[in-house]
Amino acid sequence: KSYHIAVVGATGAVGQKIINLLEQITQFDINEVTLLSSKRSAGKKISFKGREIIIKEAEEASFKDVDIAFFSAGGKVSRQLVRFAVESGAVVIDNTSEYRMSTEVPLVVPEVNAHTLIKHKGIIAVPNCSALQMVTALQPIRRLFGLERIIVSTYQAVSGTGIHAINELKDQSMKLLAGEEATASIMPAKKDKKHYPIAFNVMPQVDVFTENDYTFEEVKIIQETKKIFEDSNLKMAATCVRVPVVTGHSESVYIELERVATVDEIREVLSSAPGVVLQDSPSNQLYPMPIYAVGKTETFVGRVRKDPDNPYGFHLWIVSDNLLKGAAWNSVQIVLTMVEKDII
Ligand code: 11C
Repeated sequence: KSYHIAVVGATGAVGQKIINLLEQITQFDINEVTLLSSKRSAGKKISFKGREIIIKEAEEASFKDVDIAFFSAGGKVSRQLVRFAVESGAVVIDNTSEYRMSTEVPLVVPEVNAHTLIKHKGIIAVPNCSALQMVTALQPIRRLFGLERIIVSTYQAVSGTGIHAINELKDQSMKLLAGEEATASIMPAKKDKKHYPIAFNVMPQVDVFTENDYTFEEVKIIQETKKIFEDSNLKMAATCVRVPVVTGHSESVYIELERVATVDEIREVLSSAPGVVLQDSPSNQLYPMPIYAVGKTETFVGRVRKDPDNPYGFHLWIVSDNLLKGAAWNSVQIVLTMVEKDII
C-alpha cells in the first residue's frame, strides 16, 4: 500500500515526532509527504528520508489527493481545516480535543479499543496524553478484574504545552540559576490571566478552569477515559499538575476493582500487556521515571501496591513519553492498525 500523507503542525513538538516516526515506517509506502503549518513557519524546510521538503501554509485547498492527514496544530486549526481534508477524501487523525467527544468520532488507543476504528466517518481522534497512557496501563487490569473507580494525580511535563513552553522552562531555569528574575508568559495556561514560573515550581493547574473548579485537563481526562472504556458509570476524579520536566508525564493512580486481586496478579497481567512495560521491584529501587521513558513508545508501570484499607483498592505509578505514546506514536499506531485490518 502507498499513501500521500499530510502533517498539519509540522513544526510543532508533536508534528516533528510524527515526521520522525513516518520516516521509520516499513509497513506501508509513502508516495508523497505534504508538510503544513501556520503562515509564520511556511517556507521553512524539513528533511524527510534525506529529502528537503518545503513547509506550506495550511489552507482549505491543501488536501488535494491526500490519503491520510495528521492534525496537531491546536483546536482552532482543526476546527477550521479538518472538514476540508475529510471532504477531499483524506482520513484525518486529529490530536486536538476538538472532535474527541463527538459521538461520530472514534477516540482510539489501539491497545484498548481498536475495534471502534471501523466506525470512523473520516475523523479519528487521539486522546489527550494524560488519558492515553493511563488507559493503556489500566485496560489489562480492567479486563480481568473490572474497574469501579479511578482517582488520578498527574505530574505533567511542559512539552505537553508545546515548544514555547519547553523554551520558557529552560530560560527560567538559566535565569534563576544566574540569580536573575524569571518572567513567565505561558504557564500554567497561555490564555489564562496570570502566569507563574514553572522552573523550580509545581503548579496545580493544567489548562484553564471550568465551571465546577476542575481544570479543562481534568475534565478531559475524566470524559475521555469514560468514552474509551465505554463506561459512563465509571467513578473518576483527577488532579492535574504541571512539573518542571521537559518530556514524560507521570501519574499516581488509585483504582478500585470490581473483583479482589493480589499484587502478584496485577503485576502478572501488566507484564504481558501490549504496549506496557512493568518496572516494579522496590528492593532494587526499580520504578518508572520520565527521563528513562523519553524516546520510548511504551507505557511504564510500577509501584504496584494494595490499598491498606480497601481490599479492592490498588495504587500504581504510570509514566510515558507524552509526545510519543501520548500523541505522535498513538497517531501513527492508529494508521498501522488500520493498514493491518485493511480498513484504509
Ligand atoms: C498538556 N495534556 O500536557 C496536555 C497537552 O488535549 O491534546 C495535550 C492537550 C490535548 O498540557
